[in-house]
Amino acid sequence: MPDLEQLVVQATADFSAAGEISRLEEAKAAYLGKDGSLTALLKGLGRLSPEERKAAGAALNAAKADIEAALAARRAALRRAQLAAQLAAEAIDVTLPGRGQTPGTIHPVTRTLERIEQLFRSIGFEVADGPEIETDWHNFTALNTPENHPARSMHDTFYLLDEQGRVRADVLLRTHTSPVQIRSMLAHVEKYKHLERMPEIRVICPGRVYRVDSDATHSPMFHQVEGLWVGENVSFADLKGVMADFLRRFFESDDLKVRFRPSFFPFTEPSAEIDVAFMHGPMEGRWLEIAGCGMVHPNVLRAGGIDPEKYTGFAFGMGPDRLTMLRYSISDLRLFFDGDLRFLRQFQ
Ligand code: 2U9
Repeated sequence: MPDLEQLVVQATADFSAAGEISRLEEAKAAYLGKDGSLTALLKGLGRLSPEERKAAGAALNAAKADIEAALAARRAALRRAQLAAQLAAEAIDVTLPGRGQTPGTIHPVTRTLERIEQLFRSIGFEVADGPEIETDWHNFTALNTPENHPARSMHDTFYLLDEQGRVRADVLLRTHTSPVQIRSMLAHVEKYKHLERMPEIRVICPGRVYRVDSDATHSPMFHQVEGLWVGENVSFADLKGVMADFLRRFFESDDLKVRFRPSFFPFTEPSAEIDVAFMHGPMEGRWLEIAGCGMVHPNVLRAGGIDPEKYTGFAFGMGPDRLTMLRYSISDLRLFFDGDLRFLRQFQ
């Protein structure tokens, strides 16, 4: 019987010398494999007498257990080293600055809309919206616009098609946000019909509107903000005060000049255009048309379910696209709708 202690020492040394798992498996085979030295010794047990076999068998099994323990320990050590090396190679430096994401920006027209909403909310107006696909009753008829009015023509308004592809005369893309005010009046009247005295209506309606028109200063889709104040004894003087105050706050200019010039709209009577003149800057002293307004026509109040003998109201309409062009000196309306980031990034 060879020196088993020496065999275990040698096996342990061979295992330690194996620098990677595959080498370790080769070293293992030299002892425990089919032709391994310990295997050969175990096979030889059969040739011994029963007494000798018992003692030799115990010694061989003890040696085998020692070798297997050495093998397992070395295997675990190699796996740990391999994992440590992999972790070191794949290490991430969490202190490096991130690649980052550029946040989007608010569209300049949206900024204007938010500003207008905030200013009107501060004097007790609500903000309402409604459908962009409207009936011709809400868009035209209720707004006192006669059957033969040019605004109703296919030349000026987008109509929708029926299932057979024929133009429908009764459904269209709204040409102004006025139908939202009609809907607001009807809903308000319904909500307060149990009261003898209806609370005032104060509402603005911002949103997209559509007209058959396209050049540097007209887009087939553009924005409007219209407003409505209906109550007992609401007068043209109230209209002038609200609009002059709004425009001075919007343009941050206390000395802004505001004038009301007679005009005509089917839905208001009397009607006026509102012009402003800046006292500073490149536009100094030039009158600019900025909005339209007037006292709500009795027929329009009636369409909204309101008695024109009891209540009066004023209304106004303005174009936030144009207001934005003025505020930021933008010359081409189409820049708003091209989605060109070189343009949009200027409004961070
Ligand atoms: C109701 C009653 C009356 C809204 C009004 C204007 C005058 C007006 C234009 C300005 C430039 C549209 O954006 S623009 O192209 N608007 O001049 N709008 S009065 O009158 C209403 C609205 C709703 C129920």
